[in-house]
Amino acid sequence: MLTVHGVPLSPFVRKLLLTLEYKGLEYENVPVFPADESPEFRAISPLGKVPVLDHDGFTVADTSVSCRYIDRVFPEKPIYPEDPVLEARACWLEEFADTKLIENCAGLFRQRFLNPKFYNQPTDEAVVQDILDNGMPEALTYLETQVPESGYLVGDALSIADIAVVTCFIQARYGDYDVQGDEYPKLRKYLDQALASPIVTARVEKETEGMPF
Ligand SMILES: N[C@@H](CCC(=O)N[C@@H](CS)C(=O)NCC(=O)O)C(=O)O
Repeated sequence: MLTVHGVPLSPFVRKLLLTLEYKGLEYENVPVFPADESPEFRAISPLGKVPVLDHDGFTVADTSVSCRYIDRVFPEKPIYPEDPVLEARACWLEEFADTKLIENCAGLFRQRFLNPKFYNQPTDEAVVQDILDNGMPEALTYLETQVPESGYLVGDALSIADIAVVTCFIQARYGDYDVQGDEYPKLRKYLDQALASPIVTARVEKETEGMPF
């Protein structure tokens, strides 16, 4: 049995859930919040981060490790390409999404969504402005050079690169941010297709189910 510990609105939890859903795998979700301090959670997440994947009692923290593990154990519909060059590109874009890109997308989510809607705190407009003026343009300018004219990010099939990048932009939408097509035309076209794909729309529908906003 597969269990994912972590709230579905976390971008990293979403990355793992999209992986499982793409592969058509059944799972249970235990909605643990990030930095949960219970000893049970800390025992399976030494860094206190979500998600943690549990496969028949074997637990793995970190999505780059758990998505790769899933791909090895359930090889149908692979998300890490066989070819070493394509695999390296996919892993690099996964890493870029998990660091530079998510830092900015999650920053907007935190300031414009979590703070006002969950924590009853004001949005720090200076932080938002810095992301909009500096962090996001840096990330998107690079990504624009990596996106193909059409199709998937790497090779001719969906890979972990697509899953990792798309989960970031779903996060950014909660922070009222969308990529402008006049500045980043290839990325905009790519995202229009990726965000409209059935696994992505189904995931977003599920994670927003019952949300009052
Ligand atoms: N590299 C980790 C990152 C996971 C991560 O940063 N999760 C966030 C929630 S989106 C978290 O749990 N943050 C809590 C903390 O850093 O204390 C992964 O890929 O799973």
